[in-house]
Amino acid sequence: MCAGEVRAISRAITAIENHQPEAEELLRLLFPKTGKAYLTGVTGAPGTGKSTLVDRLAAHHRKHGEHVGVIAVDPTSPYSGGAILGDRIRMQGHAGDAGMFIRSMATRGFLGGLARATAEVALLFDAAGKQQVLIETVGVGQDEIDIVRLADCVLVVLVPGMGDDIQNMKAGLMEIGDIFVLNKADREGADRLEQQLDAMLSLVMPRDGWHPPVIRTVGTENKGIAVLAETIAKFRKHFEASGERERKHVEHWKMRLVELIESRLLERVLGGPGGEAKLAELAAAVAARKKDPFTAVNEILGRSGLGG
Ligand SMILES: Nc1nc2c(ncn2[C@@H]2O[C@H](COP(=O)(O)OP(=O)(O)O)[C@@H](O)[C@H]2O)c(=O)[nH]1
Ligand SMILES: [Mg+2]
Repeated sequence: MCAGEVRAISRAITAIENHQPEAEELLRLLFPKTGKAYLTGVTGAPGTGKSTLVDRLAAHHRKHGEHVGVIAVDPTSPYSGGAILGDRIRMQGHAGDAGMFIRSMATRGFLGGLARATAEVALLFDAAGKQQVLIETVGVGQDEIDIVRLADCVLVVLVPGMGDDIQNMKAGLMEIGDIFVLNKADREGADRLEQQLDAMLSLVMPRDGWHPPVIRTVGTENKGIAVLAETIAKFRKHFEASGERERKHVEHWKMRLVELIESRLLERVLGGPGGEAKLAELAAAVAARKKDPFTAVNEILGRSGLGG
């Protein structure tokens, strides 16, 4: 793993995805070797060009001698092909490059949450010497917001033509963006979108002295990628210099520890044999008003010795 061996990384990720007990032991052993990778989250609506940008950013980092790990989280079922296959094909330009590792993760049933699995894969990449970790998620749900909150720097990708939707844009997305990427700047309406974005961002309070900038890119033509990478580096420096980084990391681990406690408890309560069946049975009883939800929860907790 630490030598960055591709097969070892693959196997470790599979262990995490399948929630194998060895995964935790592995992460425990690897943890002291982590803390060096820089995590960039890339989020935005489907089709805005996130995969294209991640691909170009990855190539940029590789050109500068940095090792890259990519995690593509996509809500599309792996069986439907679609986006995941598309990502794989597009990123095939890097095939055979040992300094680059790409993994698509499905959003299907991760006990303990997708955000946790993503965070653990990011830790693996970190231990495997990937200085840059890029995480692509579709900015639709809470799950995805949780994922990008793991990142050191969050890019929110927007494209012209969605200008009128910008008012309806999730406030959450607006708040988590450290850098706004105006991709498909080759398209009509780029100026208008930039104006709208600027107007909107002028209302957002700068966080720790950082005003989120808007960077124009044309992913397909590799335009603006160098500026984008420089802006990410600038953001990184800004935080390292201000001492905010420490505080942010403590906040980050607070959230992660809560998540771990949650998933550990969930596993203990529902993970055992018959756990899911018991949950379904009690849910049916509550829905039919045969039982109140508080009694039901006490019953479930009692099963695992956690009842009050
Ligand atoms: N015109 C134009 N098309 C782009 C640009 N960036 C990406 N695309 C295209 O937009 C489509 C969706 O891109 P993709 O990276 O898969 O978007 P994702 O769903 O956000 O990951 C693809 O056909 C890309 O080739 C751009 O800057 N300009
Ligand atoms: Mg994509």
